[in-house]
Amino acid sequence: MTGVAAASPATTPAAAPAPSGEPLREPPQYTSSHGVLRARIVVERRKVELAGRKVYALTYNGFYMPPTLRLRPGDRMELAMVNKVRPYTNLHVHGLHVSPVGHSDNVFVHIHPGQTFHYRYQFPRDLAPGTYWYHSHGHPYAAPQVLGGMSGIIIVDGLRRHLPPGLRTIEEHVVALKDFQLEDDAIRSENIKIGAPTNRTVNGQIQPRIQIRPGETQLWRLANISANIYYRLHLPGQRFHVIAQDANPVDRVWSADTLLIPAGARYDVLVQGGPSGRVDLETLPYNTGPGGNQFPQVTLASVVSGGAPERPAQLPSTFAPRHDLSNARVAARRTVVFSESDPPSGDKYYINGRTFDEQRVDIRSRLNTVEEWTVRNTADEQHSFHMHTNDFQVMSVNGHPYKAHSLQDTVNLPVDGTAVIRIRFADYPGRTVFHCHILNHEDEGMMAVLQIVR
Ligand SMILES: [Cu+2]
Repeated sequence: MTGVAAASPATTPAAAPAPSGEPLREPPQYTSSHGVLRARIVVERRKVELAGRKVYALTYNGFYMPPTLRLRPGDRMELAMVNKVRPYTNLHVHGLHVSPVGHSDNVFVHIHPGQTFHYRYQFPRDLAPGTYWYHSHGHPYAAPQVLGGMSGIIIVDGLRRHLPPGLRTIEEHVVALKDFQLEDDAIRSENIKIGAPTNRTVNGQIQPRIQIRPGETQLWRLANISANIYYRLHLPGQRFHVIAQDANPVDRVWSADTLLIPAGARYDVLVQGGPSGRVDLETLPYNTGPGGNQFPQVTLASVVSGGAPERPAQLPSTFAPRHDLSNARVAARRTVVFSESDPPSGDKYYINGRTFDEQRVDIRSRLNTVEEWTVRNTADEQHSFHMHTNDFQVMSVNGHPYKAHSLQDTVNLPVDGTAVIRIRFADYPGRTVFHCHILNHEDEGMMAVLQIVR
């Protein structure tokens, strides 16, 4: 929590661990077979090896970078979550369009130490392919648990079928962006400060090496699975060619020199190997506003281009079918305000003037309708708006029309600014939530309950 610094021990400054230079390791993988993914996930505080040191982390099955859950549309997933951490936890499958109630993606569940909870998810046949993630949503301990290590990747297969045949077997890498703050021999997991020095990892490694051939095309699954921080990715001399945003395949492939990835967001991108040699994948300095944080430039990985050169493939321009809500009939229009109290009390976070109360329903929406929400941020720092269960289309930002190439499940809210979004509430009635994905803010109340009714 961002609370007052008194009495909390100082965070060990970001040790400058030597870059590992080791090859990037893919996380272990649990894959569905015959339409089912069954796994047991033990949540436990254990020692892991990080940056050449043995430190305590909050782990899934003993890993700091836990297994990737790999599925297909229409699959079922049965997870037995065995909890051994205080005071309780639960699991959120971020971005997945699936029921938010019962034993499915229900963030109101509390799994206490010694308890096992049996999650059962039935995913729809039209589930969008791409990169998702899973993490603790145990309010108000989401930030310490995620920073402690409780976040991993989910991949829904199917993106490749939108690629030209010659690119369907390209090499892919998970590039999971995850950071830790050290305090003695443990990852800090209380009194979290968003701007404290932190150690940025890719798949749990400090500055690993990604190998590519000159001209080779690879698929990188960029995912900000951190608790609180922003990334602004840059690969000198190369561009990121975006084929999915927040696991929504784009209608047209778009390219960028830098990609802003707020907490919770993902991009599936094509990258092509540059001339022989080494460049650094880096996150550039980023400032979230006068009341926010300044995140420094950090080298995340080295990208080594070498071996037999390839002629760079022609990248596709059109990609997946378009989902456009621009002409949808709008059943309701709402205004949702993200705000902060004035200093000096300064660390309370509100949605529509209230902090989170799981007993209260803040908004009721009707199943199978489209709504338009004007999400206004009156604070002097940015917030990362995130909606569970249903993705949305960004219509405008600060009054400027926004040409969305896909739906999203997160959108960055500008300082003293506005994003207008449209959402279709499809398939799943029940209570769900929306919140700021800077988890310190969520923990301090910047979350609200949405009930979708028939
Ligand atoms: Cu926030």
